[in-house]
Amino acid sequence: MSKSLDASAAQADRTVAQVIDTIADAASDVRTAIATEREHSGTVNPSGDEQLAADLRADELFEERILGIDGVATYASEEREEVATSDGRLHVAMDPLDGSSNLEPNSGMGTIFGVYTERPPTKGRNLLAAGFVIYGPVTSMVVARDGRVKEYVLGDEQRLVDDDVTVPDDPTVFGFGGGVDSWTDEFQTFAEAVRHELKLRYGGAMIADINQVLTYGGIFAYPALESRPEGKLRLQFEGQPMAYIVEAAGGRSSDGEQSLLDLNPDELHERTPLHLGNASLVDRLESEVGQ
Ligand code: AHM
Ligand code: MG
Repeated sequence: MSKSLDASAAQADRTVAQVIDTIADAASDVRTAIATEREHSGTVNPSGDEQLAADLRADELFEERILGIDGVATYASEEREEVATSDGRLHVAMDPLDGSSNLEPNSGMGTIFGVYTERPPTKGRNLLAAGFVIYGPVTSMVVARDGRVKEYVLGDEQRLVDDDVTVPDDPTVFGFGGGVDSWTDEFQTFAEAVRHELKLRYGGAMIADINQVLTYGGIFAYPALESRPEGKLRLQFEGQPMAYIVEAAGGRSSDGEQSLLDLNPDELHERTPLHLGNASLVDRLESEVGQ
């Protein structure tokens, strides 16, 4: 590697580290927003979902802090139409508050982020790092970087609790979004078989459901629906970062045909059918269900 390439790789590395630290630091303020900004804002996001005040607060907070990092060129989020810009070389895409409809019943919620080398919309193969925070009984953070996944508990200081998160070989849990009647016939048949093999865990927040898969092994899906073949979840902000994490942990991701990291989005807010988990289960899903 030439000296200048070396220097720019080292700079990118520092920027990634700062993005991760900034998100970890912001987590306590997001927790406060979850506790205090519970009302509907009366607005909808670009996907047409109603926004809560906490969604907007988390988005503003991350925009300000992420764009304040030297080396970050753009901030894109599920909660805003346009990409916000600054000077720099790396691009951050986020779902500031994933699962915010869980605010009312006080269930799990999280923050998802991906750091891309190209401005979104772009391929998941352009991710340099990705991670998520869970605002659960404790605030935890899972980060995938350099082919390795680590888990931290956040608080006054970050505590590393697992320095090599891997999807367990023997799958135990499953969680599928969308109602049974909204699934395709092929997915219904697949789900019926899986139901007899694994234990149901579905909480309504993808980050928490996927963290169960990382912990116990299994499969999470928000599949193509009869009335909505593109599924519900967004590729850039949810699908690609979570696929990057699960694949780095030894699992697989798929839209039904190929890895979510190989899809090439045309639109920033594009949706995708999403299936993530143990490779054996995702392989089976691809052959029995497809897209
Ligand atoms: P959000 O990002 O607007 O909160 O929506 C995404 C969430 C996922 O976390 C979760 O898997 C899914 O939507 C839940 O949808 P449903 O309410 O249909 O089960
Ligand atoms: Mg979300």
